Amino acid sequence: MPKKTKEAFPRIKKIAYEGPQSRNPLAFKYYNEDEKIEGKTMKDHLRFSVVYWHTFRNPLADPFGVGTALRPWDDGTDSVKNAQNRARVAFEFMEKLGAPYYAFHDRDVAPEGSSLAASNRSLDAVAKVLKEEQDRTGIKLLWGTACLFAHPRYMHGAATSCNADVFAYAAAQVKKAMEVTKQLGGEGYTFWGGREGYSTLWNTQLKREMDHLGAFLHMAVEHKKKIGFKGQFYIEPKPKEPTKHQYDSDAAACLNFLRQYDLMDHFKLNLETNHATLAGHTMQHELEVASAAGALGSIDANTGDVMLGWDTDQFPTDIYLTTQCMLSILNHGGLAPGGVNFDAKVRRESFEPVDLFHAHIGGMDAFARGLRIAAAIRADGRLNAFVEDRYSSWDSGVGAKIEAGKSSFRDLEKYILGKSKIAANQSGRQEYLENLINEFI
Ligand code: XLS
Ligand code: NI
Ligand code: NI
Repeated sequence: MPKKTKEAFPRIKKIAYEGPQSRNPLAFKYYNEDEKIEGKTMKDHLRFSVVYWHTFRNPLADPFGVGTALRPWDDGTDSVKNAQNRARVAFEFMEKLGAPYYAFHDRDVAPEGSSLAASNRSLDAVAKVLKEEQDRTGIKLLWGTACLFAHPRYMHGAATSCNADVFAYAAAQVKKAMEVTKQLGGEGYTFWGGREGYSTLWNTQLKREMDHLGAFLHMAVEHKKKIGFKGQFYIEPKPKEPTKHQYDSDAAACLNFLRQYDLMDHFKLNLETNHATLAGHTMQHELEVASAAGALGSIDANTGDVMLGWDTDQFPTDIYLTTQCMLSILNHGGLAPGGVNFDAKVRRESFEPVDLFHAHIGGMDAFARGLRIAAAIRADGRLNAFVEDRYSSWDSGVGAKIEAGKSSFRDLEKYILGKSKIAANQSGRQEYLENLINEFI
């Protein structure tokens, strides 16, 4: 196995926690991995994960210009050797950063060959290096996935392609990606729709495509059992881009799909912030919808730009956002075996290797702050007490009876007719609560 010849980030030492007073840009101000919050270390709460595709494969091109990224360790070829060297660089980066997890698509880590068999061989060759580096560093695979959208064969989708051979190819590719994920001890496997959707309904049999997606996921469940893979399956909602409409458009649509195709027991959701906003929702909304269904699995932590209508995949820096995320996550009881996966890329203008550190340090600190603030809000108790009190009419009397399923329209008519006036409403106190949250930010 070729060894990495020299350090890729020679001037960067292991990123340390220096506290909020530090002015060192290459230090954590809030993320102190061993510090305990609500009885658990920050590391175990946040389960940070670096994404291979953006951090190590994104050349930072846009529709108007070529890539700008300087990646001196990369020889610019599509060789397996280059891919293996890049894998070692990725682990040097993650080790210096102190991220406990990473995530990848099959085609990010290893080049696509001229046939499926050749692609599988190159994946195996790079997976060997990944395994070695995992063992060397203790860094683990949060989830694996297959790229079913970049190659031209997937132009009409993968599991929802009009071309049955493409469905078969995608199945074979996912089979291999799941097996490699299992070999690497992956804690999960994600299905993001890629091109599972349509660009126009004039050429689309919508029901047939959705039935095919259901069948595809059932085959994945079956194969998971067959190989004894114990990781969590995730579906990642996204409403559009690259297609005009993606079938997994938001948390509610995914849950509906999973219920319709009898897959609820096998999947949780991997929610991405920028996908939530593209769907016209907040991330908090998506987290609460998934949590209510017992299906909150993991998050792709990024953010969009309020002025732009596409998936800009920026690193999260907004403390309100991370506070909302961490409050929902703590209330849910945590993310494990999921994590906070930085599906985010540096801007095209941030082309130097050190920018990868700034970006991740910023995202980790933003989430660490969100965690600290959310825990403080929970410890203070006023927010929760207010909300509990707001619903107190359901804790006894008529409310408790309705919740217990012991009421009917007839009973409720009798109850209301027997009252001279109904209980008065109370203020929702939105502004008071917004001020309360600001006390902690
Ligand atoms: C794209 C998705 C993708 C998934 C993994 O928008 O976020 O990166 O997370 O396939
Ligand atoms: Ni994502
Ligand atoms: Ni995205």
